[in-house]
Amino acid sequence: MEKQLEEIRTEFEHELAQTGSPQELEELKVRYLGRKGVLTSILRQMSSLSAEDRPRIGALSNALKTFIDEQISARCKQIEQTGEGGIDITLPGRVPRQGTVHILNQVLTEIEEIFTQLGFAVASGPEVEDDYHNFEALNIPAHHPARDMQATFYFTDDILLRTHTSPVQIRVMESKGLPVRIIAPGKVYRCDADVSHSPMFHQVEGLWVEEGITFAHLKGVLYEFIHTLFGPDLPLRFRPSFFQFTEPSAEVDMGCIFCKGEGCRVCKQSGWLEILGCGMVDPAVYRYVGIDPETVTGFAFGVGVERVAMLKYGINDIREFFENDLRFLRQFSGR
Ligand code: 2NM
Repeated sequence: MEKQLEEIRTEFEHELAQTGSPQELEELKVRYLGRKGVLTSILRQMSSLSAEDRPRIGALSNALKTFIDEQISARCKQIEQTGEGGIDITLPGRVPRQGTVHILNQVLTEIEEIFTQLGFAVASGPEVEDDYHNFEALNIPAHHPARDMQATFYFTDDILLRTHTSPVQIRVMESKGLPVRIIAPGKVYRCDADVSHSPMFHQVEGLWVEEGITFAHLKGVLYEFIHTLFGPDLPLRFRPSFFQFTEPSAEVDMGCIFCKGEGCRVCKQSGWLEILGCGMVDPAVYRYVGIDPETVTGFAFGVGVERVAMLKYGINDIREFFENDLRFLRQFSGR
């Protein structure tokens, strides 16, 4: 049996020298030390030995086992260090790719910077709202079409996902007092989905309420905003419109940036692109939040962040923003 052990050792050393990869080493280890391995079957025969031979052969077998184990570990390290195992250790490492700021957040930041420069503070509030702050206080009475189930996601009769960020402005007027000069950016939700509508999208609404604020202030702020975003020479036009919470109300168009007003597919041959809605805050809204409508005036506006980003970057499907296809997102990495 001693001779057998000696043969195993010689054979092992021979085979070890021929291994060239971690896989081959693993196979060798299994062949010698595994459950059905060469050395294991020897150890099983121990019971057939005489009482005087057993301790000596046992010690030799264990020593051989330790030897094989250590030799395999040493060879493994050697293969790794010299790169014999088909690994080119001079190759550069794998560099993880850095992420980018999402294009919507880039545009949102740009919008926030324009308004903070103009003295607006940034306000936020809950996305899960109650009927009072989302509708009632904005002069939208029960049974008004804007409360229609198809547009609003309801949890209960009273609790819903905000459909605009105006409830933030209601909350600020309720709690902070005058004057108010804020923007409220954030997620809003409407049950609507196609190339230009997403059930979740982003809005920035603005509100300036103070003694002496006129429609001229509204125009000045919005000209500054749109000209900073899209270029200083762009023509704007204010079209009369209607909102429950403003009077008078207007929608703002800017000259089409794709055809320079000539008429194209994007502007539907009109030469104009609608960019936002605005107006002078309706006195009814002031009464809901406990402000005396005889003492102040103010204006408000709302703009869609996706719409701004789509116009600015020529994106024609709103769903691109939310699919997280890196080929889309990386185009706006600035790198
Ligand atoms: C718009 C258009 C016009 C608006 C009004 C208010 C509030 F709370 F002051 F009454 N917040 N936002 C408003 C006005 C929003 O979005 C197209």
